[in-house]
Amino acid sequence: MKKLLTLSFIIENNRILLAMKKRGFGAGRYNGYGGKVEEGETIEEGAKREFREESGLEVKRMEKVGIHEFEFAHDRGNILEVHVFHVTRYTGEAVETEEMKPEWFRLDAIPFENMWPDDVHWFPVFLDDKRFRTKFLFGENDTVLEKDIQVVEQL
Ligand code: 8OG
Repeated sequence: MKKLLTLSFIIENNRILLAMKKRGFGAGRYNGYGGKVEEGETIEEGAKREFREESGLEVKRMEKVGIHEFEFAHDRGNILEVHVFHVTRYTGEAVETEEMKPEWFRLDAIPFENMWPDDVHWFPVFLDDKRFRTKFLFGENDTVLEKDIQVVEQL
């Protein structure tokens, strides 16, 4: 079984917009904006909707940069397929919402210790503007048990 999710980031002036997730899956961690793709919407539509709902920003242009497959050892066979987008045009300013508290970070000061443990492995490829496909297997406390990171020409 596969579940489709999105994850989107703004990068500009050597800074990245992350947000502290205040509740739900991944609470207590900084992340980009995203969530589950709903029935009847495309992945891009889902990414834009989540961005709007969680940040208050309106995405005007975005590009898909990667696809992750996340699996948990205690739940083998259930794959989270996360489509990652780089937002290159938007309007508005990020506001705090019930779910997320936004914060800009310099690219050389990304708070990996307060992010998903896989992020430190694939962010260098992402920040290098490469396209990527990854697979991660997580164990207890979301430790990374297995990882596979491929740079690809096309997604
Ligand atoms: O709808 P919900 O808030 O539960 O969606 C989860 C969000 O978290 C979605 O944007 C995808 C993202 N996400 C995972 N796993 C990981 C991960 O390992 N690293 C990062 N950076 N984001 C993740 O579901």
